[in-house]
Formats: sequence, C-alpha cells, structure tokens
Amino acid sequence: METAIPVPERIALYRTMVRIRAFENAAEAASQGGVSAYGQQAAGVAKVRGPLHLSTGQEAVPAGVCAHLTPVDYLTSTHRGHGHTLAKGADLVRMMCELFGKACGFNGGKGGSMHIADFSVGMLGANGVVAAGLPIAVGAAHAQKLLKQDAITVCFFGDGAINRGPFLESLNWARVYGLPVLFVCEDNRWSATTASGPMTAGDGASVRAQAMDIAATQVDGNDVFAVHGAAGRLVAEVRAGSGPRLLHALTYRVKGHVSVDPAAYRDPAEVAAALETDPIAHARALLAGDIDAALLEAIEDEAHAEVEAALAAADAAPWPEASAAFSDVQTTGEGQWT
Ligand SMILES: Cc1ncc(C[n+]2csc(CCOP(=O)(O)OP(=O)(O)O)c2C)c(N)n1
Repeated sequence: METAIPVPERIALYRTMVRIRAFENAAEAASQGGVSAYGQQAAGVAKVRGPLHLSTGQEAVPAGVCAHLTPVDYLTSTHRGHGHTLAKGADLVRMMCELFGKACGFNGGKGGSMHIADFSVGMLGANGVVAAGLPIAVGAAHAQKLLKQDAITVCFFGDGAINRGPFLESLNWARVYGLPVLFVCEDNRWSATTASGPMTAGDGASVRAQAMDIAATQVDGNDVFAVHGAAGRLVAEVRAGSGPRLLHALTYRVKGHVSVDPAAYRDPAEVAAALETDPIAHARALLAGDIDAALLEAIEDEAHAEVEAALAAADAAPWPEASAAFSDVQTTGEGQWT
C-alpha cells in the first residue's frame, strides 16, 4: 500500500468509493422499479428511465484521481460518468434528480445520466459519444494555457475509446502544445459486448501515449491507494508545466454494458475472478489494521442514508414545465407542441 497517505485522506478515498457504489446501486434499483437498493422492491414503476452505464467495480479510479483536483480544475467524462461526477464534488441530490427527469436535475431533467455536467465544480460533462471527451478536454486545457491559469484538465475515457481517431488527435495536440492535461484510461477490458484486448493492436493506452512522447504510468485501478499515488505524481508534473501525462488504470467492468444488459457473453469465471479484486473490499482490507471497523461501517451507513434521502427528494421533486422542452436545446426552428 502507498503508506504515505495520511489516515484522514485514506478514509476520504474510501468514503468517495462507497458513495459512488451506493448512488449507482440505488439508481439501478430505481431504474428497475425498486424504491431502494437496500429495501424491498416496489410496485414496479421505473423511476429512472433510459440506459444507465454503471461503473461498479471501477470506483477506485475516479476516487484516487479526483482527490488531487480542486473545483477550478476541469474534468471530462464518458457515458459511464457517475463516479467521475461525484468524485469531482457534484451534488448527489441534483444528480439523482437528473436521473429521475426532474426539474431540479443538473440539466433540468432533460439530459439524464449521459449528459450530466456541473460547471460549478469544473465537471464539463458526461458524453454519450465514445472518445468525444478527449478533444473537449484538450480544448479546455488549451484555454487554461492561453489564459495562464494554474488549473489543469483531467480526461477520463475507456479502453474502447483508444481505437477511435479522437484519441490520436487529442494526444498529439496536447503534446505539440504542451497542454496541462492528464489523460486517464479506465481499462475495464470490455467495450460494450466486445472484449477490448483482441480488437486492440499493441499494448494499449500507455504504450500508445509513449509512442507520442507522453509519459504514461500503468496502475492497478482496483487499488485506490495505488491510483492515488500514481495520479498524485502525474498531476504534480502536469501542474508544474510538464505538458500532458497519461494514467492507464487496469480495472474491470463488473456489470453489463448498460443496466439492462445481463452480459451473458462473458465467461462467469472471468467475472468471479474480478469480483475477488473488488476495490472497496480491497481498501477495507488494507485499512483494517489502522482504522476501526466501526468507522468504516459508519461511513457506509452515512452513504446509504444520503442516497435514500436523495431518492426521496428526487421522487418528491416537481417535473419540468412543458414550456421548458425547447429551452437550452439547439435551435432548429420554431419548435413548439402541436
Ligand atoms: C462513436 C461511438 N461509437 C459507438 C458507440 C456505441 N458504444 C457506446 S459505449 C461503447 C463501448 C465503449 O467502450 P469503452 O470506451 O471501453 O468504455 P466502457 O463502456 O468500457 O466504459 C460503444 C461501442 C458510441 N456511443 N459512440
């Protein structure tokens, strides 16, 4: 373990992971018609509609990386962005409201899971287009450089995204202009229903970055303390003016591609082996010697209570006004209800 991390920071990392897991479990249950991930199933009305891409089992990556960021740093996310958004400090109740389609959500209830953004904490947006966050991050980092800001940009993307053109274009641009950006590849070994390995030439994100003269580090993405250590070193370099860096975090997508995907195409033995490396259980084991188990349980209880309150608040919150349907969307003419 990275023993140099002070106890309060290790507890904070644990809390971040537990909050992400609690939020996603509850959102998944709500999408299936359950009122709570921890209570009984409800009558069956789905409160969350539309696809949910869950980051279950990947919580250590956003927790370990975002612990080094401040609200003025920027972050771009993916279609699997709940963890990134929460770790960056976005309000959990407003996130749940957005998933419920309510007016109090970050996008007034019109965007849902894949469009959550919260500029007040530097979270520039989830994105349903694979690899689309990369050029947005580089643009944001270029603005930071031109404006001579101290802040940096962090860009999360999946292992599938490295096979799309924007990955090459963005890393090239960032290196040529020496931009303050940390690229973070969350390598969960799957791209929707396809295993990433057999469709990826070479050794993946870090090796491709090095080929473009961008220093890269590979890390166990299920060890939050290792991620924290590696990300801390890279973030410090980027802040000091090194130009871009890349963190390649090896993790695993525990659930299906989306919440309705049973992932029957996977070998059960592969999933079972991955569950053995669950990042929350792993952190709990590493903390056991130094921290009272009762404190860790209290952190989990707090997270569950916070999420239950968010579910209740989102359920009770008003729907958007019909008149809001055409606000904050692209103008393509005189849209109106007929
Ligand atoms: C440009 C584009 N192509 C295809 C899709 C369909 N799609 C959605 S997620 C996904 C897999 C992405 O894999 P990865 O980047 O590894 O992220 P992960 O889902 O594993 O987090 C695909 C192919 C898309 N959304 N955008």
